[in-house]
Amino acid sequence: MRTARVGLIAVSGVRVYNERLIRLGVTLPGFVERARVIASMPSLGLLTLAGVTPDDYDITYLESPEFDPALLEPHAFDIVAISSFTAKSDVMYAIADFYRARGTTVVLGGLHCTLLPEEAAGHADAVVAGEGELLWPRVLEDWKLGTLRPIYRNGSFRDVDLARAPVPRYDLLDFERYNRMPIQTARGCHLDCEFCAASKIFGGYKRKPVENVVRELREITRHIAHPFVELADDNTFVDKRWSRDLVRAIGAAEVHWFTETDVSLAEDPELVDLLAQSGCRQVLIGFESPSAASLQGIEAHDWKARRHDGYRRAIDEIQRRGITVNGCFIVGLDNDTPDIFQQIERFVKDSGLMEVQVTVLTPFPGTALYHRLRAEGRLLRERYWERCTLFDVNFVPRKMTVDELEQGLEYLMGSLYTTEEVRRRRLLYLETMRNRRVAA
Ligand code: B12
Repeated sequence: MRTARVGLIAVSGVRVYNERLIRLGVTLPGFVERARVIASMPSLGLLTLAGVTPDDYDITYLESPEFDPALLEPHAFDIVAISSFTAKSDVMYAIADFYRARGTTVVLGGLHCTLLPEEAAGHADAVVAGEGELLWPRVLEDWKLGTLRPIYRNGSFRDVDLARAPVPRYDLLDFERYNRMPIQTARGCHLDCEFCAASKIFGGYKRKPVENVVRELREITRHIAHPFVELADDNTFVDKRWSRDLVRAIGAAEVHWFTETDVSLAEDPELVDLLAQSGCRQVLIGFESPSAASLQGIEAHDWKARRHDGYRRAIDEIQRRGITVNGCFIVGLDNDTPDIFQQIERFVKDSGLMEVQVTVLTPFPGTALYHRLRAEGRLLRERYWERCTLFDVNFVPRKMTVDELEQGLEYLMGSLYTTEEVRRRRLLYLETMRNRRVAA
């Protein structure tokens, strides 16, 4: 039998519907910089699938931010595997329909399909709901035998052992296109945030043995001399002992890197010291809100609400060692009143935070938040997936109107991402660092 041609298609690229934000975003440097990062990372999910694809398949990796027949037409495949986030699920379905109409077998997977496999099955020959490491090879076997099933699922989150995770096929990439390379060191998170669209859905928290991470780093550095690595983790430093070994290993690889963590990182100065020596440039922390009231109830144990008093100290602990903090805030939380926008503005300006990300509370399908808002009649539409961008409003807030929420977000973007404000934050950070060095 001739080698089968597999197309891995990532529906990539960020999209915002709010026209006024798009116009603002064009001119706001802080916002544009982050958008560039977002637009320039490959899909680690698909590269991971490529890593478990048997050798007798010929694999091509493609990015398709929109449905563009001119981009797809030249690529004839026997099978395509497509991955997308919720906001672009309609683009994924248009691509799937395009290939099916040409007789290509279509397999869909990723977070959105995991949440809504029945919806995805309307556009696919097979849907993979959940982690793909074990299911994708099974799909390929069934395809060869002509016995494809409509939906494939794992038994549980424990089925996929990250010690046996493949090295992602970075070699398939056109490296010119990307400014960061993703590596995953852990999957899931111990917190149980009502809005989380990832860890709850996959089912828990697990980490990769450090040796595997080292292997993956080596594969990246084989292709790129001084890569910037972004850990595609939900919350990296949950297990502090493993984290120390991990950080030492990343340090030895001599890369610059970025990751997402919760604020407990700052409670472990030894780990922050190690981070500073390891080439870690920035950590992203979900503070969610500067208001204690707004934090109440976002997760079962009020873990963040209980740490809220220590936020400024945490930022200082991390930044004074030369690692910048990208503080994330969510607007539209149930206890947010219209003064939340000024509270966030004040917190960002006073705390010395070097970078900031403000997003809108988003009821992604399948989340506890989605189910609660639907029960309360607060979804603007039941299936408003294109608005699941984190910057568009698709629900009715509790203590303000939709207009107030949209205008408040625009006000904050306008205030926090201007050239002067971005420069002010950078200078403040550099000055604080210099003073600390003199004092030390
Ligand atoms: C790293 C990351 C990014 C990176 C890289 C994105 C990229 N190109 O893949 C950056 C920073 C660029 C980014 C951007 C965005 N992100 Co993001 N991101 C993540 C994060 C932290 C990890 C994703 C990852 O790489 N996981 C590791 C890989 C190995 O896992 P995986 O992709 O799930 O793939 C596995 C399975 O799903 C399955 N699989 C996946 N695809 C397929 C396809 C087939 C055919 C099969 C068989 C199986 C399969 O097999 C894989 C191996 O098990 C997640 C959180 C999370 N845990 O998912 C958020 C997350 C995915 N992001 C999210 C969002 C909303 C976005 C943005 C839309 C935000 C925005 N407006 O800017 C953009 C969209 C960018 C885009 N490409 O379109 C949401 C998505 C929720 C949803 N339901 O849509 C998440 C869940 C975070 C959250 N808020 O809760 N993101």
